[in-house]
Amino acid sequence: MISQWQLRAAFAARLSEMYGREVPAYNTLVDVSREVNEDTLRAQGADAERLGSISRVTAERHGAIRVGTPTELRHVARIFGALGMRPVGFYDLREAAASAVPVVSTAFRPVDADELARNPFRVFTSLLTPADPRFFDAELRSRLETFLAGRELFPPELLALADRAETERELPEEYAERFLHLAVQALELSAEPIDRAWYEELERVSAVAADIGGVRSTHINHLTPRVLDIDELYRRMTERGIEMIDTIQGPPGWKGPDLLLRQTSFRALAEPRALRLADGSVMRGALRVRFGEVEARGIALTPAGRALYDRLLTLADHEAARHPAADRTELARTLWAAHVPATERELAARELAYFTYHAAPDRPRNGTQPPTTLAELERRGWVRAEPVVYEDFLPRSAAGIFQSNLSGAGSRNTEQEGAAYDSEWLSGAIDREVLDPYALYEQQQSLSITEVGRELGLDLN
Ligand code: OOG
Ligand code: NI
Repeated sequence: MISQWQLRAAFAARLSEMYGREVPAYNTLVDVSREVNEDTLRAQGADAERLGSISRVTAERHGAIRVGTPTELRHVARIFGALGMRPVGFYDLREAAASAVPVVSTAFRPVDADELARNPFRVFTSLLTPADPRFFDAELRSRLETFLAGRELFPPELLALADRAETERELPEEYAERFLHLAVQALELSAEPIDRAWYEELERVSAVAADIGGVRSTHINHLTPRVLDIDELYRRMTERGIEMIDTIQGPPGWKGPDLLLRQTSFRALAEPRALRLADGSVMRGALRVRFGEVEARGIALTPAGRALYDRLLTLADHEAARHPAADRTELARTLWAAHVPATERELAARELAYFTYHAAPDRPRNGTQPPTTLAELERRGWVRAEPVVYEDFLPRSAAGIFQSNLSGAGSRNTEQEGAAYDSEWLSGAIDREVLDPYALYEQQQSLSITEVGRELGLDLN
């Protein structure tokens, strides 16, 4: 029998193999990431593994896919459900000021700490929003919805196997093999010719709309390795002559602990695609859709920590606007140094970040009474705090990442009110609860505190 986590790990590995065949530059990114991780481990020793073992980090990937209808998203949820991945978080990319994209998104990922440790594979999954009149007028919306209703992204056999794996939490080997084969195949780039006029019509609204609704299949858009030192990776990729987007998204590199998520990417590469013209003939064309992204993960922030992060982002924007000649990253770094605690202990004390707590194996056992607060227990060596890794995404960075394949800005009718899509709507549409990431982190932290309290005979919650 193949268990869910084994299916998940195998799926991630096969997807990686397939994507490397389709987009060879991805292999370069994976190679450079591995080199940087090995060098970081050599230089920092055990500290390098504070946010995940080197084996987890080396295997760690996130993918991104994009679909067109709630039904398609429901199918995606069943396939990832088979792999023990649940929808977490709601991201509205339609709102990002400079780079609005007509999608709303969630991320499918494992939620339990032990499942994450086994294999943390996650997929950022976006759903097109044809009902948003800022992007689509009624006539285009109707043609788009008709087009989407007429395609099938995932064969019934794949969905049936997925349901079985989700219910039984495992699959017999030969079924597992078939499931993995069909699941990877569903995300390969299709060779079917693309209706050029239709694709270009959607492209005028948004390149992402065309990538989703202009073709009769879906595909993995990018697959992202995790790196321990993203500044170093950026330097090495640039040295190899690979043109990266001009910044690393997310928090600036700084002297304190890694927080949240930092990401960067190289621009989409031209890939050969067959295009069908109005007269029915087929020509060889090229589209720039898929790119390479890499990320560094840090500690998960509490709502207060996240509010501080968002405030500093806004402040950095203001500062950058006032000093156009200044380096925005430097401005951000200065702001961070002034406002963000630079040690894990202080982040915990100010409840800005999440930690799990564990009774120290070498705590006093000579009958001494332990202190009664978590902070004192930690300070005096009775308890160790371990940072909780941020397992999710950042909407502003995501909007920036989408730009990696947008050559034009598209068009948007700002006179119109946007259509309402939110987390609840998404839960209803896919018939599964979209989980709140903060609740998951909070629960992990508080369970560990209860457990420590039990071991030390204290009431800490
Ligand atoms: C998804 C962009 C978001 C990330 O890492 O923030 C994303 C997409 O391009 O489909 O993957
Ligand atoms: Ni990504």
